[in-house]
Amino acid sequence: MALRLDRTFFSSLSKCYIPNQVMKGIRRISRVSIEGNIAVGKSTFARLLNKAVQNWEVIPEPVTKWQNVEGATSQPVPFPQQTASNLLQMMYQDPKRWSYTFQTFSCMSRLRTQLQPPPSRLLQISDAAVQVYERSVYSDRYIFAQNMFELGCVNTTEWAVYQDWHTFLVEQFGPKVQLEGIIYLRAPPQICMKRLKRRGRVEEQGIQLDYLESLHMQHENWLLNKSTKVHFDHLKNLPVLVLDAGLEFEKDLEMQARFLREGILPS
Ligand code: UDP
Ligand code: D5M
Ligand code: MG
Repeated sequence: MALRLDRTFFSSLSKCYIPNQVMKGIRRISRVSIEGNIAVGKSTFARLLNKAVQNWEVIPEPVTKWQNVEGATSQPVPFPQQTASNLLQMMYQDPKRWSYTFQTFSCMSRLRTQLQPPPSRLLQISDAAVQVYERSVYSDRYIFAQNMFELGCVNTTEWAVYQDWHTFLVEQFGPKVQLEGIIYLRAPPQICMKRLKRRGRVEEQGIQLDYLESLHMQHENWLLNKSTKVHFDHLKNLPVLVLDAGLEFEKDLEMQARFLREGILPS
């Protein structure tokens, strides 16, 4: 995988370590999110990072939670048989009905993830430690929720309500959910479509290329063109490392090694 654009990413990131490492005597761990279109290879890349870089801890996206919403009952009260509902599937089958609900649930689950304390393993590492999230509360808003609104699947009232509580929550939690950097896995939507089919997640089989194209444009506008209006100051100057994930990196050990050497392990 080749590095593209911002080669200063990791040196900018390393500057965060100095003020952050000791905060009221508690060691502070930097946070980075991996962003990118559906099926671009985020989880694959995250697994690679987890294996190769000892001081990076990767936290996967809570997709299984969205596929199994616990406590949803499909039976009337006299038959209190608890089942789980698949909100991911419901959203793809009826986006106008379920997109807003999905946004509330996905954002809350990401918030929980971003607020979880780091594992003790990371606290014991003396080098700068990094927690890496697969997506973030920010892509939830500036990629998905915004896209759903522009596609008409979230109406103007839902969008206003969403933005109100999203801003409130992120501001309330402040530094606890702030990122120090973003890794943007960038690939043409056609390649994402091929990988999506290859992965074969059942809920996603109805996704059309134009949906991936609209998500691609949201990523470009937020992370490359910087034309998306963001509402949190720290996001405005966040370092972004853009990686050409259009290249087949999954099985190419040489490409992986080169990437790790050049990018993840600063000299
Ligand atoms: N994949 C691939 N080549 C690559 C990276 C990923 O064929 O260089 C495949 C991977 O095996 C999976 C699919 O693309 O079947 C989607 O990858 P992943 O789940 O990592 O994508 P995500 O949705 O997490 O970005
Ligand atoms: O993303 C997992 C799946 O979840 C994929 O189908 C996209 C979907 N997803 C993730 N977050 C959102 C939000 N906020 N709204 C709508 N859909 C979402 P993957 O890219 O496969 O890791
Ligand atoms: Mg994934």
